[in-house]
Amino acid sequence: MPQDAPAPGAAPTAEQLEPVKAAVRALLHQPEYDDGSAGPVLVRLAWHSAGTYCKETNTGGSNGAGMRYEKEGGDPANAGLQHARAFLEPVKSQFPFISYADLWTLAATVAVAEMGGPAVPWQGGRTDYADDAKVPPRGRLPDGAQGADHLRFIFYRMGFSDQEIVALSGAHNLGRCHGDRSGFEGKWVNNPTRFSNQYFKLLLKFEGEWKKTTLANGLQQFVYVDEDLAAGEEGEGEKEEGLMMLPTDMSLISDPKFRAWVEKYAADQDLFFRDFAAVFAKLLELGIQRDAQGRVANEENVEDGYRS
Ligand code: ZEM
Repeated sequence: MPQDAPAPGAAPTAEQLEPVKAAVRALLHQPEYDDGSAGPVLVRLAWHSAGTYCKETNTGGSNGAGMRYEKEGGDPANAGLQHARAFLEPVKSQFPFISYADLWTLAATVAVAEMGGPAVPWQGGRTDYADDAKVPPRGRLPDGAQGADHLRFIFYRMGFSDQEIVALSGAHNLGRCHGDRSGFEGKWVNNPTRFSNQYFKLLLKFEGEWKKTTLANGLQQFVYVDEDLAAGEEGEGEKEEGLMMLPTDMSLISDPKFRAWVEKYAADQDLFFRDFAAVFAKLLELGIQRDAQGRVANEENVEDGYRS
């Protein structure tokens, strides 16, 4: 008989995680929310929880679930991610044995798979900080208004290569920008709840047609609007929304080293899926060292996790 919660001091087993994953799968369908799925915002939650990592100081990363605290959760870069955390709250209540840090990262892998993407290897054992003392400083996440140098500055700090930067950016196949969160507006692909390599294809397909626009808030982004679709069918209210790219997305085709990978991933979805699975798994593991029980060493600053 499998235990339904981990033994004291141990990370959950695969069997113990099955009902947690099933509960995440069951909440993905959200007809009233965005494009009908919680999946994209869950992927962004995991990314922002991990993307604070700094390899020089070995600080930040997905361990600790610091976004529960104002210091990290209130970072304007994390605007909107309270929705993702709220979607997962019932799962945490149902399975108190899983730490928030494990739940947020696990949920993203479940979402990627359910949206048609690859199986991302994932290991549990993260613990949650008891206070905000070890929460990383703000300002470590990328700014979409910038370019290739900025992407390298941010992602090299985490230990990623140019190829890995491009593969990770392929997550922009999912979801959308929200004016009231980042200030940018719109989606990258037509079906933003289906994981694919469409983002890379569109970057190249509409090269030269991506039009730089300045939004009312002063931010600049690139848009592609099919004129016929934008006009709408005679008598129909529904208008095509158009697609968008951030300045950082566009830098992936203007920078020759990035571009080589955009071309490979646009041409070969299997290659993209393999590379994305590997690099997303790497992202979720940044800064994590497990002990013999699979539990993440976290000094004494532990509120929650695998001790009960
Ligand atoms: Zn994103 N991302 N991102 N990203 N991202 C947004 C949305 C989403 C950048 C960025 O500025 C933005 C990665 C990398 C980078 C997702 C996943 C991943 C938004 C819109 C912005 C502005 C936020 C909003 O308004 O709601 C920049 C500059 C990046 C540097 C390369 C990586 C890496 C990701 C995962 C592996 C996802 C899934 C979304 C959609 C969220 C949603 O709510 O729909």
